[in-house]
Amino acid sequence: MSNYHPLTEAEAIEIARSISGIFEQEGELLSREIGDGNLNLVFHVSQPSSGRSLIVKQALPYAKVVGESWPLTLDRARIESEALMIEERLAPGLVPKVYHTDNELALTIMEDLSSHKIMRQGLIEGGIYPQFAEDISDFLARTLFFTSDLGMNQQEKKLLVRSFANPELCKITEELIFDHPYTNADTNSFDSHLQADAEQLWSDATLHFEVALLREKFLTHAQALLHGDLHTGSIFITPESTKVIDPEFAYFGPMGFDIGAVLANLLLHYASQEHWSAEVSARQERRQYLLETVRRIWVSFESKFRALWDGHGTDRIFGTAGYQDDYMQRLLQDTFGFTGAKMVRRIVGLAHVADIDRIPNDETRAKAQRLALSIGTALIKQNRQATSIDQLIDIAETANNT
Ligand code: SR1
Ligand code: MG
Repeated sequence: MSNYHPLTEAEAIEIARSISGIFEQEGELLSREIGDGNLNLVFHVSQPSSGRSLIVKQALPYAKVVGESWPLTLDRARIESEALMIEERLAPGLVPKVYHTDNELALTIMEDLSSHKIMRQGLIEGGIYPQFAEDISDFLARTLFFTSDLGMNQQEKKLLVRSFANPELCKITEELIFDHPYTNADTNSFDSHLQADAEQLWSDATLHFEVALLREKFLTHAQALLHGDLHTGSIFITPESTKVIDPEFAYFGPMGFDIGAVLANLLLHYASQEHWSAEVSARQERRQYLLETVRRIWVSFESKFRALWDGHGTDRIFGTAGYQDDYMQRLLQDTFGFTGAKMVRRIVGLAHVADIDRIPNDETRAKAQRLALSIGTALIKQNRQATSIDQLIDIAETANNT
């Protein structure tokens, strides 16, 4: 019989104390449940006398954001721990250290990153992160390349694909990103002033065709081990350091989905600037900073990914002249499409972003929402014509100036 039950704060302390090498023997431990995400319990356990701390994260058997009516596998805790360990091996220092896992209790016990801030909040507060493009492009290039058929043993990859089958979490994405925003689904949630915009999404057959192609890629293209939910709420940050957290949606899917998640969340923040940057000149500067970050991420990602391929490629036939260029262009096109899909879902779908939802003025919020929809739908519609990241920047600037 399973020993699983949701932990109390006192039980989190007891478990944390049993992890060797973190806390001093003497000294009281304090525990606080700090989870503000959609799915899990997160306990911060600290020892004031030593200044030491750690995180106990526990998956709940349902989606917290909806309640017990939406059951959800506990196996996502195993997936998260295993993904974190693979990511640490491939991109050292860019994820929290895992101290202990317990699959029965669905626990991951890991490094406390309280010295960092959740990037979404940091951006809302006007933070500038000069190291971010470098770090996230490293993370993306190394994790995606070395778990793909380009950079790892292709038979071992097939076994890894099996252990990262993540059907329930993938189903959430398949529905909330690649279906519900494009129909009048019960799960959708949007401000009443967006009714006509939503109806436009529901009836746009050209858009639906492109979404169908992206959905097909998400369902079938086991290209590399993805983080699977790489938005700015899954990134802890300081100006000097980046840590990617929360890979419970990890599975083998199309690389552009992870790259697109990062770019989409920077662009959602871009769309919200009329509220968060009050001064016109500061707003202009902020928008430039965000678009420059988007550009740097792709450019650095591409050059790092190509260098890894040239230095560590495992497949002879993939070395054929022209194949790498063709591959990178398809990857850029996927990135455009997934960036767009990730933006649209945050405006009309179930789960939104604070960057936009926290804008108190209805009119300013509506402008931000429509800007995000306009950038998102343009990216989806134009994805298969993309040849340069400059086109993405252009789409964002044009939508903003229209
Ligand atoms: C029911 S879960 C809703 C969303 O939260 C997660 O962070 C994923 O983005 C998911 O789609
Ligand atoms: Mg999460």
